This record gives sequence, C-alpha cells and structure tokens, in this order.
Amino acid sequence: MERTYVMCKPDAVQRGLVGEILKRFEQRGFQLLALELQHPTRERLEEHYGDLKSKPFFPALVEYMLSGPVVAMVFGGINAVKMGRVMVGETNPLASTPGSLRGDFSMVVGRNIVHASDAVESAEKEIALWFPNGVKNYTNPIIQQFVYE
Ligand code: YYY
Ligand code: MG
Repeated sequence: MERTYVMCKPDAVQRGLVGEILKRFEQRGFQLLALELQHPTRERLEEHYGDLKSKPFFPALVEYMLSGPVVAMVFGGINAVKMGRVMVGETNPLASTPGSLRGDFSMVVGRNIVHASDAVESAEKEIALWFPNGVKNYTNPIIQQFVYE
C-alpha cells in the first residue's frame, strides 16, 4: 500500500479546517495511518523543506510554518501520493481548481493551508521525519472490499 504525508499547515489549524481536510481524505477512501498535532522545530521544518533552501521565499515559508501548530497525517491508498496531490491542488491557489483543498480554501501561495508529498520517495522520507517512532499498518476490510475491487 502506497503512503503519503499530508500536513495541515498553521493557517488551516487556526482557521479550523483540520476536520474538513481529514474528512475529504477519509471520504475519498484513503486509509488514515497516523495523525498528530505537532509544534515543529525550525530544524525539522528546514529539513522538510530542504530542497527549497536556496529559494527567496524560504525564510518566510519557515516563519509561516513556525507560526503555530500543524497537524501531521499519513494516509495509505492505491496511488496515494498522486491522488493526494490532486486532493490538495496546485502550489499556487490561483491555479487550483475549486473542488481541491487549496482551490476551495485558500487565496495566496504563502497561505495555502495544506501539504502533500510530491513523490513516493519524498513521502517515505517525510513520514520518517514527522513520525520518527514509526507508523503501524492495520487492515481495513471496508476499504479493501468496498473502496477497491
Ligand atoms: O509541494 P507544494 O507545497 O505544492 O509546493 P513546493 O514547490 O514544494 O513549495 C513548498 C511551499 O513553499 C508551498 O506550499 C508554498 C511555498 N512557496 C511559496 O511561498 N512561494 C513560491 N513561489 C513557491 C512555494
Ligand atoms: Mg512540495
């Protein structure tokens, strides 16, 4: 089962959008594998966004992500990574279609409410970073029988 890392950013937590974000992944058929409200350190955020270190927006991105707690989540599913990106929408909310999370709940790139991994390899890295004690698998017969064929 493929896994993806999804994170409600501080603006989503402050705006009370955590339930909405979780609901959409659940109702689509993703399996919830981990969920935790966290107050991330600067070090963890700089690691999470490590490939963006040289970008001009990096300092502002880290400050935004440090502005309040986040909700870290892991979801499993067939094509979970690609599907997760579709649920979230484009990086810039201006390009995100209504129906996607960013397309429904955000206006600007610097407050785009939610993160989802962009590749299977980065998903596994992010899961290890945000859940260093590991994430257990469990079977869900409802999803197996009625969401998948
Ligand atoms: O994966 P995704 O979040 O869609 O975009 P990334 O290119 O990985 O950038 C991470 C994060 O950085 C983005 O969600 C907002 C912020 N950002 C920004 O503030 N300004 C940009 N021009 C690009 C990205
Ligand atoms: Mg990204």
